[in-house]
Amino acid sequence: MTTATPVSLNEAVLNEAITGLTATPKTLAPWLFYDERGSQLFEDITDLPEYYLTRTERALFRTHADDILREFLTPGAPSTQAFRSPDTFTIAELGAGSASKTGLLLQAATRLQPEILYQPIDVSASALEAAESLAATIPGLHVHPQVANYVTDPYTLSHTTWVATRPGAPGPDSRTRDSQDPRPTDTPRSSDPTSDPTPRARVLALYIGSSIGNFSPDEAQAILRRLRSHLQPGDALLLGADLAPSAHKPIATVLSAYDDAAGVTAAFNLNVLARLNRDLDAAFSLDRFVHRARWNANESRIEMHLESLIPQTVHIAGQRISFAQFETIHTENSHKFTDEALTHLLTRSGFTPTRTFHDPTRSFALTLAHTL
Ligand code: AVJ
Repeated sequence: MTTATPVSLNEAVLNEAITGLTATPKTLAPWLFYDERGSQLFEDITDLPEYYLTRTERALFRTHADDILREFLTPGAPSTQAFRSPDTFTIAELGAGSASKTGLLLQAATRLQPEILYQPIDVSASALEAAESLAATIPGLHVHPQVANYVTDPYTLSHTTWVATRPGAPGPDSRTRDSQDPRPTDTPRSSDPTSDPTPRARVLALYIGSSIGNFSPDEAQAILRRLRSHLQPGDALLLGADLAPSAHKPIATVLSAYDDAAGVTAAFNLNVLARLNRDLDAAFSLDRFVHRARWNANESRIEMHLESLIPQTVHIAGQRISFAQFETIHTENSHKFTDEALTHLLTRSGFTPTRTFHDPTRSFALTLAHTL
């Protein structure tokens, strides 16, 4: 597995902490949540009764996995009973996490193509271990994880999959290369059919779980444009997004998903301070901060903050960070989208939305968007 060295990761944590905590207002980027403990707490959140997002998206995968793959492979074609894939394909995923929902799609994919390459990318090495373990339960699945922050780090998407090749032919292993691979990349590969008998595979890139909601509209566009630059004609994006409150979806329902009765989201939010204590030897007292979740109607987003209960000063790496009473650290935005906002975002990022799958209450959307 490709692993960021602990030194460079710690540097990124330090850099983010100092930049965010010396800014006005104070902020910390949401990727800091996902150390080993935070990734576990997020998994716990996805099981909460209030947190409808994961369960709704999983139901969409359960109901529509075959439709999603058919629409990816033959956009606009009528559904036929005996569908056969016209091309080989591979599935990649930004921010894969533990990939429990993706398993439903991968399962369906191996019914169309017996051997398939899955390329999960995540900032959390521990989460990727769970993604890797899908190979143990899905025969024919081959997992190539990459530890990378898909916003700030380079990442690669391979246009090869795991097809049966003649005995002795090099497996896809020799062609799926990661960014840390020191071997030269200028060797011609696809031009020589004897050295590369594998047909080019189409990429279905997943960006699900409403992770896109963590970013401002401009950042979201930058992430999707960069993903688009890795894709080629015939590839597609499947974007999962939580939808804005509506007649069928009260604001209170959305808010309680970020302020659950058991306090798991509060623990998740506070863990970012615990992480700074662990990684940077900071000295935050967790009982001097409290979790806050609020709905920002103007920006159509849930905001999470950590509010200082008292005036206090905390030391991090030789820096003094002072808090007024009630001052907050803004730790997360979770944008909620209208269908129009999603179409607009995808279009200006270079994608053409082809079909959207909604749950019955229109709480959540899975949108398939092609590269033309
Ligand atoms: C992983 C970004 C989709 O915004 O709902 C859950 C993270 N934060 N509870 C979300 C989160 C608080 C989650 N995303």
